[in-house]
Amino acid sequence: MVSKEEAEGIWQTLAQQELRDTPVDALKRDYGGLEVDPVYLGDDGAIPGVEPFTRGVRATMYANRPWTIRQYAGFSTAEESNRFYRQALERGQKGLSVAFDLATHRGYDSDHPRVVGDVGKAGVAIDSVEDMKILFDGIPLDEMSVSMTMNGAVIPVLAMFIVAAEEQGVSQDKLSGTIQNDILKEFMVRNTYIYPPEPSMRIVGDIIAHTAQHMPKFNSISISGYHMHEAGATAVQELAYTLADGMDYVRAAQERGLDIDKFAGRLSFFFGIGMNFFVEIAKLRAARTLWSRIMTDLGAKDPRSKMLRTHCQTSGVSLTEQDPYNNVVRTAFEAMAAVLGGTQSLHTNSFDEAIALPSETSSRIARNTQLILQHETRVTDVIDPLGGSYYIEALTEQMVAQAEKLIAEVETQGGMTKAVQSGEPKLAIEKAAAVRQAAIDRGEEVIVGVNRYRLDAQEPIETLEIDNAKVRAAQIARLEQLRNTRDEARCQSALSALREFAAMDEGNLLEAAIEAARARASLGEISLAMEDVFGRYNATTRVLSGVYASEYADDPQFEQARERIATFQKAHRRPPSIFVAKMGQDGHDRGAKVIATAFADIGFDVHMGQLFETPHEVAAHADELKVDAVGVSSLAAGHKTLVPELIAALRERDLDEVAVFVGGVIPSTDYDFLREAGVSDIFGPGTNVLDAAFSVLDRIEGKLSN
Ligand code: 2CP
Repeated sequence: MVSKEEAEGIWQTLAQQELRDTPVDALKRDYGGLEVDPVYLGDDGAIPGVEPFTRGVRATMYANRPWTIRQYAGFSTAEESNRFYRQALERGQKGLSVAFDLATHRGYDSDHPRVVGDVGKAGVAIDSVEDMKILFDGIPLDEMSVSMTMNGAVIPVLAMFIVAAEEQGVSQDKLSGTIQNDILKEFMVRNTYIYPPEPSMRIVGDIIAHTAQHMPKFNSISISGYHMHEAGATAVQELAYTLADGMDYVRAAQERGLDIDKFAGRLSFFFGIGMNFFVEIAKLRAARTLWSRIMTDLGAKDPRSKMLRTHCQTSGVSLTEQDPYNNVVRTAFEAMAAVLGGTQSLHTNSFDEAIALPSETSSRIARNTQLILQHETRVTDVIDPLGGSYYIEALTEQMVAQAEKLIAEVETQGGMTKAVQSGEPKLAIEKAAAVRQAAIDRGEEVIVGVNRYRLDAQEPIETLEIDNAKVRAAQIARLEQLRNTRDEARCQSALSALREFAAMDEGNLLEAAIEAARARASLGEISLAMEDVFGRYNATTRVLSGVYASEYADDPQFEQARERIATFQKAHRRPPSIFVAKMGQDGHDRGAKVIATAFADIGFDVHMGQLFETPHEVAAHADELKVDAVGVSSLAAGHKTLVPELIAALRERDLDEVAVFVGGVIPSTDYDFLREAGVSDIFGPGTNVLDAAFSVLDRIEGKLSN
C-alpha cells in the first residue's frame, strides 16, 4: 500500500493530466476564510482515479467536470421530442437521452395491430430513418452525446441513428453517446426483448464489435441495474446481478475474438438510486471496486478497461401518487446520493411520474434539482467527500463481500445467461419486492404521505396527456409515404441480406441493418427480417406463493381477508377468481406480480396472463377461465385505449358480470373516464394490497348477488 505522501504525489500527477493547462491549485476553494482542498487522502492508499477506483474513476472528478445532466425524455412524435430536447439544452441540460415508445422497443411499426394503445405513449415513436432525422434536427450529432434506451429493437434503432447522422454530415466515428443494449436484464425484469436469449446475445456482441471498430467515442452498452432496483431488488442483488451481466457480455465479446482492452473502455453501467441514502452511495463505490477486480481477472490490462463509469437515475418506485410534491424532496436526496457516490451522468425523476408522464413544469423542476446541486450546494468542489467515513467504508466493504458471494452463486450456474434462463434471479428479485411491499403495507417501512401523515384530501395536479390516436395516424401517414417513395428493390434486397446474415450466423447484423436503413426499410421490417430467422421470444410467467402470507403471519387484517374468502368459498363452493392482465407492449410487471402473489396468498384463485396481450386475448382468457374479475396493471399510459377495448371485448362475450379493476400509474383525472367506461375500482401506486383485496371482494360479491 502506498503512503499518504506517495498517494498525494500520484494524485497530483493524475490531476494535472486531467486539468491539462490549469494548475492543480486552482481547484482549491476559500469559503470566506475556510480553506478547502480538492481532495482529502487518508492512510488507506485509496486515491481517486486509481484502481480499483473506489473513490471515483477520475482523479479530479466534479472539481474539473461535473457529472452530465442527462434527462431521459421522449414525447409522442419526433417533432415534439425535438422541440423538447432543444429547449432542455437551452435551459442547462448537457446530454440527451431518448425515450422510445413501447411499440418501437418491441420492434413494431406504428401501424401494427398489436400496438394500437402504445404508439407515442411513454416515449417517441420511431418507424424509420426519416423519424430519426426529425428527432435530431438542428442538434449537431458530432457535438452532443446521445443516449438511447433501446434493447429489443437495438439493431434498427442504432442503424437509423448512424444513418441520420450520416445524412446530417456526421460520420459514425464522430458520434458520442450510449446505447443501452443490455438484453440480459430484459429477460430478468424489463421485458422489452424480441428474440430468444441466444440470438439476442449475438446482437449484443455484434454491436460491441461494430462500435469497437467504427465508433471509438460511443459506449456500446449500458449494463443496467436500474430496472432490477425498480422491480424491487435489494441493493446487493442489483449490484451483483448487474456486474454478473457485465461479465457475460465481456466473455461473449471475448469469445468472438475481440481483445478485452479494445472494447472494455466503452462498456458503461446504469444504477437506480433509492431512498436508503448511505447504502446507495456505498453501492456505487462497491460497484467500482468489484468491477475493477473482475476485469483484472478477465484479463484487462488497460486501467480504462477497469473503470466502472455509470449513469444513475433516481428511483421511480420511491415516488408516490399521494402528496406528490414530496417527490421533489425524495428525488433531491436521491440525486445527492448518486453524486456523493460518484456518478458520471444523472437523470432526476419528475415529481408527477407516479401519476402520469412528466409535464413541462415537473421536468423543469427535475432538471433544476441537478442544476442547484451543481451550482449552489458546493458538492462538486471536493472529490469523493465521504471517502474515509467509518460508516461509508464499512458499508462499502460489506456490500463488496455480499455481492461477491452472490456473483459466485451465479457463476456456479454457468453465468448470468444461464441463470436468467433458469428464472432464479427474477424470482429472487420478485421475492424481495413482495417482502418490501408487505413491510410498507404493515407500516413497518414508513412512506410519508402514504402509510403515515396522509392528507385527507389531495388537490389534483396538472398532468400531460398524449393523444395517442392522433400520433398513430400521423405515424401511419409517414410510413405510407416512406413505402411509396423508396426504391423498393433496393430496400428488399437489403432486407434479404440482413435475413441471410441472421440465418448464416455470420456477418455483422448492425452493418446489414445500416444498409437497410439507408434504403428506407422501416424499423418493423428490419426487426421482422431477423425475427423470421430467430423467432419471437415468449416468456413463461411464474407466480411466487407464500411470501406475502409469511410476512403477514398473525396479522388481523390479513386473517380477516382470509376469513372472507373462506365464507365466499362456502357460499359458492369455489374461491373468488381473478385474471391479472398486462396488455399492450407495457412489460413493467412488478405491480402485477406483487398483486398476483399477494392475492393468491390471501386465497383468491389467481390466473396470471402473459405479457403483451391484446384486450381481445385477455377477454378470451377471462371467458375460458370463467373468472369473476380481471385486474389490469398499466404503467405505460395505455389505459385509456386498452381498458375500454377490454370492457367492449368482455361485453361481446356476454361477460358483463366480470368486474374490471385497473392498477398502476393512472392520473386521477382519468379515474372518472375509466369508471364511466365500466371499471369497478382503480388502485394507484401506494395502494395497500389488503385494501385492494377487500375492494375486489366487495365488487365481486356485489356482482354475484345481482
Ligand atoms: C469526465 N471527463 C473528464 C472528467 N470527467 N475529463 C477530465 N477530468 C474529469 N474530471 C471526460 C470523460 O473522460 C469523457 O471523455 C467526457 O469527459 C464525458 O464524461 P463521461 O464521464 O464519460 O460522461 P458522459 O459522456 O455523460 O457518459 C456517461 C456514461 C454514459 C455513463 C459513461 O454511458 C452515459 O451517458 N450513459 C447514459 C445512459 C442513459 O442515459 N440511460 C438512460 C436510461 P471521453 O469519452 O473522451 O473519455 S433511461 C432509463 C429508463 C428508465 C429505462 O431504461 O427504461
